[in-house]
Amino acid sequence: MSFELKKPLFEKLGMKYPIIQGGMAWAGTGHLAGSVSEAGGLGIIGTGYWKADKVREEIHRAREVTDKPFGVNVMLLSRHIREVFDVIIEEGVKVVATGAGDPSPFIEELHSHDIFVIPVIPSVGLAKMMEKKGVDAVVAEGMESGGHIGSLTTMTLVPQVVDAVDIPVIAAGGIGDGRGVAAAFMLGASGVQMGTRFLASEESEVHDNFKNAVVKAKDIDTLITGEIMGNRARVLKTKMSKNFVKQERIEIQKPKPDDDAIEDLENGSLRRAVVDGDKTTGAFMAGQISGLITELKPVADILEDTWSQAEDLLN
Ligand code: TUI
Repeated sequence: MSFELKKPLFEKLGMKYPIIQGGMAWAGTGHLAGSVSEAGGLGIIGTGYWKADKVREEIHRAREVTDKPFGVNVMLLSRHIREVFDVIIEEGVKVVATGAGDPSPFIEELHSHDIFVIPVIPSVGLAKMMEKKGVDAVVAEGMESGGHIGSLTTMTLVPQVVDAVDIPVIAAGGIGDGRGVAAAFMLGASGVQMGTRFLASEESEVHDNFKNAVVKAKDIDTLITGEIMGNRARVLKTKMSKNFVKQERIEIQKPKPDDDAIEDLENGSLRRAVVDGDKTTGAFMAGQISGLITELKPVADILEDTWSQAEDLLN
């Protein structure tokens, strides 16, 4: 399918650029998402392990900065997703993105409320299954991304997904400027999603320690936690994340922690990075493209600079 045929989804959402802001847990606040939509992209609130009240508050914060549509990402490992979907429907949110699982049980219900459903998928099999279930597009996310990741790279995943489905494919993972966008279009994507680039924006509300860590990071400054315990996630290298990986190897024989402990560990460590900037115990989730990002910019400049560079290259 050509880009022209896929454009209607972005047009219906009032987007000026085919660029989505990844729905990062804690970091994808209403203010950031609203700002990205207002500037012509599609902002996405990342709800992570949040409960209903917090999600509602952030939806309201997005509406303080924009009248345009924005999305809400539902992180399917969370035990609070039913109440989060209820808020999304009540609040009239136009787009639901999902991550870290299979959203099949919710697709029909969301469509009955005229909500676009755009799952993030890490494999061809899941992309095909999502197409069969009638989703509106998929985000094919490579393991260059920050946060919870699959095992394929963007370069290998995107063209295989593009060949396997007829719905629009949005590329994610390792994209931080117009060169990445142009490359993604060459692989057959009809849009891109960027997370890390928007972490280091003026409108991002993550702690300055987090923004500075992204700006200072070099190419090899991320690592993957959870290779052994499960829930693989890419984070910036810190004393804590390096130690975590070491501990995982030592603790491999121990029983898996219960759901409360997992939520505490994952949600807590991410909150400590984003809200407190705690370099000792925080999990600074960010992608491999951190090394390319050397300055904080307003989201409007990120969108415009990225797209104009991509257009020049594509033309
Ligand atoms: O979801 C993300 N990124 C995230 S979620 C998150 S919160 C968290 N924190 C610590 C550990 C775990 C989670 C932080 N970052 N990206 C989208 C994504 N989805 N990446 C991979 C997947 C995925 C994986 C398996 C999607 C579907 C899937 O399906 C398996 C199945 O069949 O259920």
